[in-house]
Amino acid sequence: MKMRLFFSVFILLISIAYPSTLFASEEYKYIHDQSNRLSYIRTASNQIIFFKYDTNGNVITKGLLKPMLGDVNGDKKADAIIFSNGEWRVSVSNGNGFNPYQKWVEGHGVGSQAQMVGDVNGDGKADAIVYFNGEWWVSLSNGKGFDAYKKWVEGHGVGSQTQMVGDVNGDGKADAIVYFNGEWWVSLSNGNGFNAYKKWVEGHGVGSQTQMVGDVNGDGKADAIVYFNGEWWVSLSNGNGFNAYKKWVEGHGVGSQTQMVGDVSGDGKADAIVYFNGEWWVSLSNGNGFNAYQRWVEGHGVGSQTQMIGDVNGDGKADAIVYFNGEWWVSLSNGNGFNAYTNWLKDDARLYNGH
Ligand SMILES: [Ca+2]
Ligand SMILES: [Ca+2]
Ligand SMILES: [Ca+2]
Ligand SMILES: [Ca+2]
Repeated sequence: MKMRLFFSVFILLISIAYPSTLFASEEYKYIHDQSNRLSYIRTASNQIIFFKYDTNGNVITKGLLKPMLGDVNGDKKADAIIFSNGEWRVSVSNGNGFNPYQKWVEGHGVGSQAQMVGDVNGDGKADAIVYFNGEWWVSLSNGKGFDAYKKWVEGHGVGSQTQMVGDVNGDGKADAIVYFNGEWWVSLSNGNGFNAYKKWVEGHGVGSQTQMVGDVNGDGKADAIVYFNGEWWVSLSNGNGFNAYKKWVEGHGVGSQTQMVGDVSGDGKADAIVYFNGEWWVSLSNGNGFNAYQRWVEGHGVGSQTQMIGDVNGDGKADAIVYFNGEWWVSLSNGNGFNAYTNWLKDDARLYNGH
């Protein structure tokens, strides 16, 4: 309620119905202030396209941004990262909030189709990864910035629907995974590049709405998870491939806007989380399935563009974070629910200043 009141007083926030030609997951948001207007469109790949207009309605800035979470400085607290047109800006977590943005690299991933963070060289600091038509480029974190980017593999995932990073073989280095129509292909990290890709499973997730990786059974190897209309199916990693898939829960998240995995209870097993209009529902993993879902918080993120899971205060329990018109709001996990949300970072000045 606090967020809604804030916006009703200072800014007129209007949502309009999206045209039928767009993906259902795209959402338009328009924001007006005294001197200009911004609009945000959330795309199916969780990127945000923003437009800034002058008072006559002419577009003066257009760009793409993607908010992400990852521990880029290796202190165990997930940091807030914004990718925008090849620039990566980082707001380091101090455990109670995100510090002001700093630019960590530029020119990394202009025109890329997907942007990700993960620790691909196993030094404890999450790295910046981009994907373009089968090419994967990496900027390693040095703890204070991202180094010059290098190509780690090519020809991996041309035509794929989803690109992900996660440590599927449990060696501490995140690997490059792609999904195409039920096939999952993996390029293992060797710490300096991604090896030749191999098919790890097929027939897992044909027609699914969301594909994810996360260690749901707590053996240190990230597993392959898909979501279809409330059903969650899991293929556990055996370190060399993904096993036959099994249904872990049904009826969890029908109609939800976002589906995520993360260890919100802190037992080492990633849980299944969904978001609907400010409500966050959790199905905890028991290692062989997901338990009955429970609501962990409501009213957190109504109108937000992006919803994420990550441990921002470093207590081992993943927290619920939203990106909302340039602001980051956090509901910390207490292990049984998400606490009341608080603001961790105010306006993204780049948008308002016409970056
Ligand atoms: Ca790293
Ligand atoms: Ca690995
Ligand atoms: Ca696992
Ligand atoms: Ca936490």
